[in-house]
Amino acid sequence: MLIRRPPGFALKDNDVTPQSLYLRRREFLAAFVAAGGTLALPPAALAKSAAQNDFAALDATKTGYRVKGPLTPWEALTNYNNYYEFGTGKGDPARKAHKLITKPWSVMVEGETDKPGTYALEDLVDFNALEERIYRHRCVEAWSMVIPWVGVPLGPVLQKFSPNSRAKYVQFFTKLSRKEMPGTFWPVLKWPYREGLRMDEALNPLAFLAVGIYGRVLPNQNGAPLRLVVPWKYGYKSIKSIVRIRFSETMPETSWNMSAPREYGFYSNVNPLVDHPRWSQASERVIGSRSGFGGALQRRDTQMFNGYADQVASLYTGMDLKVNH
Ligand SMILES: Nc1nc2c(c(=O)[nH]1)N[C@H]1C(S)=C(S)[C@@H](COP(=O)(O)O)O[C@H]1N2
Ligand SMILES: [Mo]
Repeated sequence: MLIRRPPGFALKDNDVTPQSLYLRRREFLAAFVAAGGTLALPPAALAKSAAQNDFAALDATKTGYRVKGPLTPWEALTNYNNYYEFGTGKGDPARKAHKLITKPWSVMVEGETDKPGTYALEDLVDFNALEERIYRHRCVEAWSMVIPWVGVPLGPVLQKFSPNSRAKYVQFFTKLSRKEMPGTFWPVLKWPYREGLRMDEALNPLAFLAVGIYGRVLPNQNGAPLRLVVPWKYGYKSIKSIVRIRFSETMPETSWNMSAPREYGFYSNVNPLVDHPRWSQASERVIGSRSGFGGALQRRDTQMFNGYADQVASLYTGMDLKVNH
């Protein structure tokens, strides 16, 4: 697969045209032409708008990893975020994450592996083998989005590092820079942000490493340049801006579990039958679904394993999902 231009990890905010503006411009042009209008735009301007994607055209229908239904609009995906290193408000990451330096980027690999070391992003992710997957993303705060991710499956990336027979778990760490991440001044979570998976979960074909959304390089607020996507688990397992991967024999620490163990377990599988101690998990608000100005967000019933039960339920046979929440 071809990349039209090198991944622009250092793109400035104002270099990026939101996908929906781009789409709306095309709609506008089509409607204008259909109505008999003459295009006043020079051809060069049109060519430029058609080349907004950072990656060669990808199509989620090819892999079959594709949730049906409308995608969450670009504006919602990039302006309603959780990335506590930039503040706890949903709008903080979009306002502040431009400070994050994402190029060059390397990832340290350590622990129970035969190939420990520091690897460049390009050595981890084969940018010529990217695919698109449309997954539902379910936050523990009872909202969800549908996101067209660009990236590679996690399993083969981990296997490149030859985890040894003692590697039962894998842990991930986010970059920590007090200078770039103003939210880390406050100890709201255990920094650096860390998350973990059991190895068999990590090797499940659904687990994904994303480098983009909507055919574009990941915006910083969405976890540039490399973030995990674990669609059957609550959103917080999908750790952003990964700089370290550690294989271990024992269950690793996770930031949310360390800060509130009663509320956040290690597994964090989406489960409508197990409520968060302070609210129900039976349903969720659909982000970006507001109908008209001042309209309410649509609600939908939350599904077991976020709708991925067929692919992952067997990982948990014999386990009490209330105890192992
Ligand atoms: N490093 C880091 N990763 C993180 C978080 C965070 O605060 N810091 N928030 C998590 C939570 S709670 C959610 S719901 C998702 C949100 O991803 P999004 O902003 O791309 O929708 O990122 C997860 N990954
Ligand atoms: Mo979340």
